[in-house]
Amino acid sequence: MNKESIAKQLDHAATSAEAVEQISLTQQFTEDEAYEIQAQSMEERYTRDDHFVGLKLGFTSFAKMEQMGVHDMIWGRLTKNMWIENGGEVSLSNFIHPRAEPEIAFKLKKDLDREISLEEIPEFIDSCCTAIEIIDSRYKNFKFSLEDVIADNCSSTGFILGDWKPLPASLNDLQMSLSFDGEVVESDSSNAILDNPYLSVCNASRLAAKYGQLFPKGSVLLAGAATPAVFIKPNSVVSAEVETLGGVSVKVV
Ligand code: OOG
Ligand code: MG
Repeated sequence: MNKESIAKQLDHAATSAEAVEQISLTQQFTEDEAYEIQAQSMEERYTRDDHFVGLKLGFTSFAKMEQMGVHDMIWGRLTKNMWIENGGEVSLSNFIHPRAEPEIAFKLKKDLDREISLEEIPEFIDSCCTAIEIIDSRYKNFKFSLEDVIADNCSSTGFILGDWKPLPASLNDLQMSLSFDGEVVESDSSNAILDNPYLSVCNASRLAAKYGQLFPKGSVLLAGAATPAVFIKPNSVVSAEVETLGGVSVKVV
């Protein structure tokens, strides 16, 4: 398979907001090859005044795995141009079929270059906050295999961060919700994220080290959605709330 041409095709689908056929319908490829395609498609973005600002994990909750019919955790890259200001606006015309998810984000206190344990988190993580992730699969009908979605940078499209808060002793048993125009559309406990959202940090450190992705001081980690993702609509306000961490919102136009 020609990884470079697939990377370019996926990059073009993202910039033009035009969906493409799933790669796995016509070509067989492995998870490692999918991560190579992802890395190459990110190189395309980096040539356009964009740069790496963090990582995201996907499918860290059963709700998400079940919704998308996949069975394993995945990771992708976040870039500066995906970052939308809290309370800011986002235009639907940039996207194919975007969905929103309620998440928890972390900020790195120092470079992470190896797998760390739960006990080491306070040494490496500075703070956390409530976040919204906007995902937009570049594949038709939002349908993909695990390898397809990895190659497509795990549907990463946008993210909004709330105010950074000091790390609490525990991130368990916190109510998390996603609302449209003030009405809750999805909610669950933070336990939905790997039974403990702090485990997302350990898993991200493991995966970044395994794939040789630098994860520098100041960068962000999205821990993965606690609930299924919901399609967003024009002229609405999307907000997320995590008990004790506060809220975050974005206006969709
Ligand atoms: C892949 C991205 C999944 C999450 O938080 O689980 C994800 C997708 O569902 O398109 O971001
Ligand atoms: Mg997500």
